[in-house]
Amino acid sequence: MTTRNQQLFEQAKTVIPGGVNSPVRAFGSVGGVPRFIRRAEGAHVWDEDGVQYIDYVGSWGPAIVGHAHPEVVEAVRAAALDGLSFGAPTAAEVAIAEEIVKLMPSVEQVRLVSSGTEATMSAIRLARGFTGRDTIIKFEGCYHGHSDSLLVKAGSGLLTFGNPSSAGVPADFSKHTLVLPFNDTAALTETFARIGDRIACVILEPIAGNMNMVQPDAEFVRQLRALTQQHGSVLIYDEVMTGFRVALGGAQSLHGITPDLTTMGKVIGGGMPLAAFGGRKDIMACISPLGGVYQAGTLSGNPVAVAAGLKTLEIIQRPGFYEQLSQHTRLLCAGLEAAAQQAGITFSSQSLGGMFGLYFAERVPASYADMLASHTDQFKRFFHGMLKRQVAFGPSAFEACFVSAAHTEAHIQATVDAAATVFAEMAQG
Ligand code: KE4
Repeated sequence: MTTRNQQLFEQAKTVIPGGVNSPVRAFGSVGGVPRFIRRAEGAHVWDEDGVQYIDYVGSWGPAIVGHAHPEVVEAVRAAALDGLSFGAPTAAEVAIAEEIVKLMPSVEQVRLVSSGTEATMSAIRLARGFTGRDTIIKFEGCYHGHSDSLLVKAGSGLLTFGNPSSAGVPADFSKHTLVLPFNDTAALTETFARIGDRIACVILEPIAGNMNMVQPDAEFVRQLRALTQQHGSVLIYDEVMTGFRVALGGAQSLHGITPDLTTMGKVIGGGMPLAAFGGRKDIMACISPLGGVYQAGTLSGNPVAVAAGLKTLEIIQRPGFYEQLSQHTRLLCAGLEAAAQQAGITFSSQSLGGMFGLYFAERVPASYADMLASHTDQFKRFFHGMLKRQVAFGPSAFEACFVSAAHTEAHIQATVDAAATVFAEMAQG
């Protein structure tokens, strides 16, 4: 019997490359038929076959207050009734910029854009314009969106410049990007010793979420801040995923690090297309129309998206929001670990705020290499076993997952109960 999801997937593939508008949605790394989501509310999504799932994808981070939160939907409705887009400044953009500046002390000024890719691409150009340097550093396993400078994988040797990780990126472009091992303080120190005065910026996922969740050592981020300071390189914390997700003040508030620029997205739009980059005033002064670094956008600061973002930022500041979110996420991870242990399955997990990582490995990973060594085949079995039991995780072993304020202890218990049966099945081989 062909399901509606299968029908839609076949239909989609005739008019959309791979049938999806973003590759990870195609279930390529887990196999099977992607679920076409008809609607979402609270902690749940429903697919086109009418099947309800407890959702831990959360649109890859934006849905922190829960899907279709009535107050967010009302704010969007009200804004839409006043028009969808003006191409002119609005009071709401000032309000959300002031809110971001208040919540992220390192951000003295901020520019709104429409996606995380735009935010990181603009921040890189800004850092190059501010320093007059071309070379940038990113880390293996970190993803910062799909702009050319950042679709680069590690070169053959530690200190060789990057090679394109995507077709269509000219080698002349990627040669300015150096890719270092994540969390490798020695490699970082050695690189700055050799070419520190040529480095425009270093961009970091301060808690990686795109190789699954991987946390850096405190020493690594401390040294990164010291070296960038010492060599006049711009430190960019890419908090598109971690911003307002791991804590109200993002990863930088947990690290006690003040980056020069921060990129944000996901949560600040509450599910609508809104992202941002911001930081030191002297650097932001280089952005057009003030300075020579050009950056623009028809829908930047879109009033409907800003309305969703403002309401979301208001909700996450309510008393106890992060305490409960963190507590529920910890409860989920503890429950899954106990269930895996009960079944004799090698499993570990970690969480910060509403972000968590699940691993079929003895210990949580400290690097990309650790992640590559984990049992991704086990993840596939777990993923499909849980999907069959109406629990949806991200369709890739290399993605972090998310709990929302709408997830209750009942949802967590139901998830753990389902996992117990899946782990038991897996243990039988
Ligand atoms: P977008 O262009 O997708 O809005 O943001 C790019 C981006 C930048 N920086 C970080 C740290 C990110 O996690 C992302 C996007 N994250 C992925 C999820 N792993 C988006 C999901 C997708 O590509 O469909």
